[in-house]
Amino acid sequence: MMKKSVSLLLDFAIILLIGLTSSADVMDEGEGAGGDAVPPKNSFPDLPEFKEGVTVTVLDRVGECPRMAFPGDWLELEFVAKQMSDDGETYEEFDSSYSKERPLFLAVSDNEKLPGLTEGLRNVCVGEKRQIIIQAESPLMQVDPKSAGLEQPKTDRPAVYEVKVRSILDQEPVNLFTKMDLDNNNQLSREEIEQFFGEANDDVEKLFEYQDKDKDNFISYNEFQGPKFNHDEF
Ligand SMILES: [Ca+2]
Ligand SMILES: [Ca+2]
Repeated sequence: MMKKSVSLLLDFAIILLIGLTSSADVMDEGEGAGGDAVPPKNSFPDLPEFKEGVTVTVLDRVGECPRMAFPGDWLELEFVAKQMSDDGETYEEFDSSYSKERPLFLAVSDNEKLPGLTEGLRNVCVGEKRQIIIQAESPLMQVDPKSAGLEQPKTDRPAVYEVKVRSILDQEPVNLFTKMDLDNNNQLSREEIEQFFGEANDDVEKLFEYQDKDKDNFISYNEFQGPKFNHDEF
């Protein structure tokens, strides 16, 4: 009786051992068969082939790709744009989200605002930083004159954009500030706010009382406390 129990235990131990060995074999096979071919989940996608006149270098990628941009999405961007100065020796900044003190919002499929920039941001991920060079006289260098938030670079020399994706949104962001700032100078005047409300009223004065912190008679982007999609101060 005692002997039989020991033998049963041994059988059980052998079954356990075989079981463990075979499951380990399965795992090894899995790794061997597809480990190299299948990229880990959420890794960064390969850069696509970009149109002529646009050169892209990835400057920074933090961790994995949590979210890639798709047509229909909107990008919230920080950027600095530079061009070689007339003396041909130094790069000069001609546009940036920091000088404007607000992020740039760009629709992924927007080929009007600055086509070269839209092109250079294809398949970009949240947190990614890219350098996008648009070659001189490329048709992709033309900024739509009606578009807010971007200055036209000189077209006789390459334009270098360093862009960081702060967030990717699945719809157009509600940005009341941009809607109210009719002349795109990053300051809300009394006239602009009155035009938005439709008429002059006491609320306009209240708004200035509370939000025009430095009392210069304009409400800047940072002072503005309405919806503007800004996670951090610029
Ligand atoms: Ca304004
Ligand atoms: Ca102010």
